[in-house]
Formats: sequence, C-alpha cells, structure tokens
Amino acid sequence: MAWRRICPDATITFTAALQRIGAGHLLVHHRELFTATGWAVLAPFRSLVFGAAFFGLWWWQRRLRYLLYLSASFTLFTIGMCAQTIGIPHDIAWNFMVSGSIYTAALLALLDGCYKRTSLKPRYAVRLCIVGLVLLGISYFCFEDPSLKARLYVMNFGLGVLTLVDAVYLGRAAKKMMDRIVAWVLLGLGVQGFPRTVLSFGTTGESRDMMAFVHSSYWTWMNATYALLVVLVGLTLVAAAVADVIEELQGRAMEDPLTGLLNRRGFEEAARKQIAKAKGRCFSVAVCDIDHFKAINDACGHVDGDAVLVKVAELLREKLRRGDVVARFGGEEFVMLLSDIHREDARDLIERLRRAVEDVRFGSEGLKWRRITASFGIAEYRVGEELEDVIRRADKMLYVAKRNGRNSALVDWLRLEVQVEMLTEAGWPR
Ligand code: GH3
Ligand code: MG
Ligand code: MG
Repeated sequence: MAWRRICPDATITFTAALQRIGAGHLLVHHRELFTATGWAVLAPFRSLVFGAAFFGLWWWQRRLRYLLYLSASFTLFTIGMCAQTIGIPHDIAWNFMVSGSIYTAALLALLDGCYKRTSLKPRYAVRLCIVGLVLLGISYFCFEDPSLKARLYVMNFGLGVLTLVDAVYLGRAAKKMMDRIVAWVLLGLGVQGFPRTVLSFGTTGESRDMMAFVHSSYWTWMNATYALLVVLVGLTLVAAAVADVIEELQGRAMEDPLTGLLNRRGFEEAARKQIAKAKGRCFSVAVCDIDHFKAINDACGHVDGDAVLVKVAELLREKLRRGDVVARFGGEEFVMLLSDIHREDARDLIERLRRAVEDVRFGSEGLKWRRITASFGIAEYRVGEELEDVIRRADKMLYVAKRNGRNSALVDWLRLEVQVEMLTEAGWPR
C-alpha cells in the first residue's frame, strides 16, 4: 500500500510494537483486510472528521448542546467501524455484538441530537422496545443459533425501523425548512438499510471467519454506502447547525444579556409579528417599573440590584402566558405585550403579578431578604394604532401610578371614557 511505500520504517516499528504487546495476529489478519478494503477507511475517517467538526462548532459558541450528541454519534460510528475493520474483539460473534452495540449507540446519539435540535422529546417506550429487540436478536443469532445472515437482517432492519419512526415523527413536527430537510435525510438513512442488506447479501456466505466477512459483497457495499451517507448526513447536519448558530447570534442581538428577556429591539420585532398574527383580535400592553430601585442599588450595591432585576424577570416570565411577549427596555423597566386580552382581564393578570412581586423576598447577604414593589401601567391596543402609541399610553398610566404612591397597577380607562363621552356628545351611535 502507498503509505507503506512512503514510510517503510514506520511500518516496521508499528509491526514490532504490535508483536511486542502480543497483538501480532491483528497485523497478520488485518494487513490483508486493509488491502482488501483499503478505500473503505473513507467512511470511518470521514465520520471522525464530522465528529470533530460538530465538537468544534459546539466549542466555538458553547450553547447548542445537541452538537455534542452529533459529535458523539459520528465518533461512535468511527469506533464501531474500526472495531469491525481491525477485528477487536477477534471472535466474530463477539465482534458483531460489540460493533452492533456501538452502531446502535451512534444511531441513538444521532437521533437524540436531531430531537434536541428541535426541542421535541423522543418516544422512549417505542425506542426501548426496538433497541431491546435488536440487541436481543443480535445476541441470539451470535451465541444461541449463530447465523451471520440472521443477525445482519435483525440489526439493519431493526435500526432502519428505529430511524424511520423518528424521521417520520420529526418530519411531521417540523416547523422550518431545515427541520424538514433533516427529517428527509434521516428517512433516506433509515430506508437504505433494507434494500442494501437484501441486495448485497447475495454472495455473502454463512462463514464464521472474519476475513471472509470483510471480503464479502455485503461489507463492500456497506462501506461504499456509508462513505457517501456519512458525507450526506454530516453535511446536512453541519448546514442545520450553521443555520442554528446564525439564528442564535441574531437572537442574542435581540436579547437582554442580564435577564435573558428580549430587549427593546427584540420586543418590537416580536410584538409586530404578534400584532400581524392577531388579525383584529385584541391585546394589551403593560409597562412595569420597580419602585425606589435606586435606593436598593445605593443600599446593597449593583450586584444585588442586578439580582433583583433577574428575579423580577423570572417572575414575569413565570406569571405571563405562552403567547405573551415580555422584554426589559433598560434599567428597571419592563414591557409586556399581553395577547388576546381586554384591559379588564389584563388588569387582573397584572394585579396578580404585582402581588407576586410584592410577596417575594429578594434575598442575599446584601439585600437582607427585603421586599420590593413595582408599579404598572396598562393600555389596550386600538385598531390602527402604532405600537409606540399604546406603549406611550401605558407609560402615562405608570407615571400616574408612581405619583399616586407606587405599588399599583393602573389601566388607561379614562381616555377611553372621555372618548366615548365625546362621541356621544357628537351624536354617536346614530
Ligand atoms: P421610582 O420608584 O420612581 O421608579 O424610583 P427609582 O429609584 O426606581 O427610579 P430611578 O429612575 O431614579 O432609578 C433607577 C435606577 O436604576 C438608577 C440606575 O442606577 C439603576 N439601574 C439602571 N440600570 C441598572 C442595571 O442594569 N443594574 C442595576 N443594578 N441598576 C440599574
Ligand atoms: Mg423605578
Ligand atoms: Mg425607571
């Protein structure tokens, strides 16, 4: 082989080293194997490159944890293929058992990575059944009733079904184009195992010899297919990961780093989307300002002040509903878009929130478990109004709440009543 010609000394040293540790058989056995399937190292090598790439992507931004699953999956796949190619363990039955388990783990990590990407949960019961049956089947046809054909069918069909089930589930739940592409690629990965196993098994005999197996058409086809599939699956997932990283960075530009809530820009964008979706449905805006926050900062320092802001942000997130948008506009001021809610119900919701803030004890050495309060202003959106206008009206009510002694939630009733009065005076409704 080329590398042996290029570096004969290294080969001699490697051979001597293997013989010294009593693993000479590996060399005798697998020198032939590498010659037979020399190009087949492509799949494990490519898989290792993708394993490293996903790890690197995770390392770079340390946020998308699913990349670690993908990295583990591709690395495990390399280990599984190496175990088979090098023949560790040497016994064919044990080798199949070990490599089969590693392939199963690699596939589970791949599927889990795809699930974590979309924050869906795998159906563990279905998965446990399929994996259990596959492992049981492999071990039965390895040790009880040894049959190469049977265990290859059990493994490839079993793992194929596992992949298909999850691919269909992920595809049906897909929201974005990239999610759909990932699901389709997984579907392809699941499907290919069936015809490949059936068609490529042709000349593969029922041999107990590892060498005969790695010379078989099955093994050649498997390597050829996976050399391509690793690239296809790997590149698709790299593209998905890059898209996620870009989305994440864009998201961070819209996020308040202290509390993790949206910032003003993020709020405006999310609120506009919400308003466009609302299509005539009502919504209200509430603004919140912590009372005497400067005094907290002065008494306890900025760090404890920040802790109060984080805690209030948590409370807002916890008490508001799924479709609501909440943001920190700066300092100790928060703004909320309450969807599908008239001012009366908005007031009740905000009143509950105000009481929750009042009831919480903000604790730390500096804060000495003190209570804080907040004031709120609420306004209902009027059709045709700009977002800034409704925020301004809520802000005015907040100002009134502050002037009235703080720790209250006031709704923009008055202006509406004045308008109704004016309209009535003008002869409406006619
Ligand atoms: P009021 O009841 O009228 O709202 O009084 P206040 O003291 O809460 O309001 P004021 O606007 O006078 O003070 C706001 C303070 O918030 C002043 C500023 O130092 C502090 N602040 C602004 N941003 C941050 C921040 O990110 N962290 C901390 N710890 N303090 C902040
Ligand atoms: Mg304040
Ligand atoms: Mg303020």
